[in-house]
Amino acid sequence: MTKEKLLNLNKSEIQKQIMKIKKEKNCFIMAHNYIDVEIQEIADYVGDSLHMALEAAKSDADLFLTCSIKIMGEAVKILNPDKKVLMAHKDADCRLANMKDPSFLNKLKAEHPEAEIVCYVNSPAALKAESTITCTSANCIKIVEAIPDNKEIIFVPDCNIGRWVEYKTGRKLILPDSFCYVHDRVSIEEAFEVKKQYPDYTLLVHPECNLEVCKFADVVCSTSQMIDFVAKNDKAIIGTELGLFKQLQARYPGKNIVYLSSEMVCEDMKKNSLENVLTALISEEYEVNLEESIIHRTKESLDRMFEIVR
Ligand code: CIZ
Ligand code: SF4
Repeated sequence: MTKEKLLNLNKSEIQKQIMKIKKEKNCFIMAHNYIDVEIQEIADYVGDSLHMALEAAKSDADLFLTCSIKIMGEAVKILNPDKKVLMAHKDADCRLANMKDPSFLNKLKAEHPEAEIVCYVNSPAALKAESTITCTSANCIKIVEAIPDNKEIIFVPDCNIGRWVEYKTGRKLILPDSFCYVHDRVSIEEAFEVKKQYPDYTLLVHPECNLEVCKFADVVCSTSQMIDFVAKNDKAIIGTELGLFKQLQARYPGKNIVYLSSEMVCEDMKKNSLENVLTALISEEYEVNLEESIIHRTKESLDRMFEIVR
């Protein structure tokens, strides 16, 4: 069947074709928590960025296809440097990660040469490579707490997570002014209104939301922690990208869950479609390639995180 004919198929036929070609090519498909459920259905693993990379490392597949954004494909490549890692879409990327050119860090480093540089995982490899330790939304507080009190800390690239960490740890961090437009756009008024409508629901928000919203929430946590919460509890308001809410609705149809805001949609995550996945699988286009020195330095920053938390 030609590529054009394949793309004229309906949703379940495309899914079947993906499953067939995936098997023939011994390909491991990863989908991020924010990706559409119809793509998650054909994935071998669905999760957050760090866990996609760690799961890929456990697989003996010949080919790896990442359905998310470029920086997460880079994370998969960093932990799997000898493997062929593809992206489903050629230019889906993270606006937070690209809000500033990684060179902004040089200025901060020059001003604070002794500082520890903590880099949130949602960042380009070029920025992670310049950091001394990586963190995720689940472990950012633990990582900062593990740094001696007398050390200055530069925290990049998300200032909202940085402010949340400052609030929780009492440490002063040196922060840039970049943020995630999807999470930052939720206002305290909106959060207040939703909580008023669902007073007995637990409001879970991602730390990429602004500090006022984080302080107001019942729980501030990562996407994986939100999934764990809903697995064990009922009645939750999901304060992160809408794809996670849809995943939870599909997984737990009997649970009472609502979303915090219908505006929490990441345009880049949504560039991924079943058609892109099928095309990428057939053509093996959009391979992730990184310089060896970037992989090496980024791995060191990740390893320091793994020494503190796994
Ligand atoms: O690290 C990730 O995958 C993101 C974007 C968020 C989270 O909390 O899992
Ligand atoms: Fe980046 Fe925000 Fe989209 Fe996540 S939701 S990928 S942080 S722009």
